Amino acid sequence: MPHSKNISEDSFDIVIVGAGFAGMYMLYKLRSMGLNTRVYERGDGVGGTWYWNRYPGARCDLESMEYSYSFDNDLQQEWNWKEKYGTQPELLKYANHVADRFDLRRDIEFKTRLNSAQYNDVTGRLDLTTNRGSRATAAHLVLATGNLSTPQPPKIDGVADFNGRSFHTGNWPHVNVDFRKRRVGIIGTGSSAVQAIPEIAKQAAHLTVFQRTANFSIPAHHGPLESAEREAKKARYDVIRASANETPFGIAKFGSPTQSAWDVNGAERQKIYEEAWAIGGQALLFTFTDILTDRDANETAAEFVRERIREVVKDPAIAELLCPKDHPIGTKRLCLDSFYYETYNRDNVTLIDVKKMPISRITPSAVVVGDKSYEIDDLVLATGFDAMTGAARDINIVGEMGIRLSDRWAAGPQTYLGIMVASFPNMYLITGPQSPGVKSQMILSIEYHVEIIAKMIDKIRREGLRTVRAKPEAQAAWVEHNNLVANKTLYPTAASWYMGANIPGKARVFMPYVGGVKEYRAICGKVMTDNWRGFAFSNN
Ligand code: N01
Repeated sequence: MPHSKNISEDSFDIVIVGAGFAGMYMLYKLRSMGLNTRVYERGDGVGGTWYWNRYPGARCDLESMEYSYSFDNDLQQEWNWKEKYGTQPELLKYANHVADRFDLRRDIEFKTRLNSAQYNDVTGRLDLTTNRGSRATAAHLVLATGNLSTPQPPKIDGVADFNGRSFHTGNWPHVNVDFRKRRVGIIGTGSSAVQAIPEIAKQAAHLTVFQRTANFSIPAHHGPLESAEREAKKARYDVIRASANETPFGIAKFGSPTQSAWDVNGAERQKIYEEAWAIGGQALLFTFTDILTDRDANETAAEFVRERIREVVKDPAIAELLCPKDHPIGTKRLCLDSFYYETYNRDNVTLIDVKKMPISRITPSAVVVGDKSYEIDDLVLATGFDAMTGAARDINIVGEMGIRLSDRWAAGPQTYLGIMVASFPNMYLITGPQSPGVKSQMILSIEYHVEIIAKMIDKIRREGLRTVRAKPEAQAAWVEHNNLVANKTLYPTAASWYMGANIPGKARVFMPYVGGVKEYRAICGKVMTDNWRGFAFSNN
């Protein structure tokens, strides 16, 4: 099949939705197979998450030497990460570098949103329409739409009527936002807010934080990546990448813990937590085997963190408000910060508890809680995303026999391996629900899915087939397995976005696969060697 550069062509082998890290690698891979591939990207640049989330302080919470592509050794050898955890500008620069290096842009249609995708039972192709009024057909459709890409403004009366400047962290302006001399209000205290709050507080005349749920946050201990360390890691890159695949969450430095929290006495436990705290980041969750399965074990780690909060925050009442008590540590995404708790010692920062007394409304100039009005100039909404299913459900996707994806997933997503959905032939998800995706080093999981999808498409081409489908019984068994695995952990006990709990009316179902990257790869490997068990390849 000849490769096309013609933007007006409307018949593709494959259409990919999204030009973040998933879409870019999928494009690279399929193009290297000689396939006529088009990417639709709603932004006007590549980078996905790192294109949209430009709020002050935005950074990755995984170390960049790992959170980066591994598929091309020259790429990973030539790129020099400057800091331990990549900043948003550095990550966006990296995404642009990859796009340039592999000449990806010529197959990406920017400012283009896929409106609908309908499987055509007669042609066996997908009929597509976009927001630009264009139509296309494709033999295959890959949703590289991201798990945290549908920003969710809060459902609070008056939010649309606020008269000052209003920003959502997940859709931040592309210009520098100056908060000097401004009274700023921020709603939310998840990962985005925890990163933004210390930076905004440094600038603003006053920052008021509206907190509904306190979150656990661990110091990141950011810093420059010294060239000696960087080069040493580069020299062992193959070992680092390979060992990441053998870990629970695809992070080489965090292997499976080997002992229970109860195998050691209180003093030893404390010492182990202190060491993990000094490492920073997610280390605390990898201290003991039962941190995420045994409530009492979890509580020892949770209390350790609360003690650190009480040490840092000078006002005991504020410290207590900041101590999370309503969910086990790690069951909501652990936040990573730089001087988050210290920020509450500043005179220009106020913390307002909106749990007991929710925000009643937003007026053109204030956030109202009970009978108290907090006058602000700028409103920052750090209120999260319609996670994991929002982006796919925003597209009108219709499968075989008129089945709509949004109906199919009304009671929660169902997939086979997080890669395909029964009744939706030739449509693939990258890091979809019921795969380790969001519970892993994302780029590692992206690369694995891209490679599996490429193999499926290659098989169809080589064998002169037309379609691949996920078998409904394989999907049902996989969903059940996911639920069994999740229910052995504490994850489902938290009202998290993993559970869909942050979206009013969304089905409460635990969505990621938490059996671990190593286990997931073993399962997928077996599926493939077992003649693609659970998938049906056919001529119709
Ligand atoms: O969103 P969130 P996020 N009134 O959903 C609050 C990734 N990420 O953008 O918990 C008052 O976590 C809500 O309160 P509650 C990472 O995976 C990674 O911060 O629902 N408050 C919560 O505090 C992360 O987990 C990085 O009670 C309201 C907040 O808004 C994911 O993205 C950086 C409200 C939303 O928190 C999402 O993080 C940033 C209301 N009506 C993000 N509605 C890194 O890599 C919502 N809230 C470091």
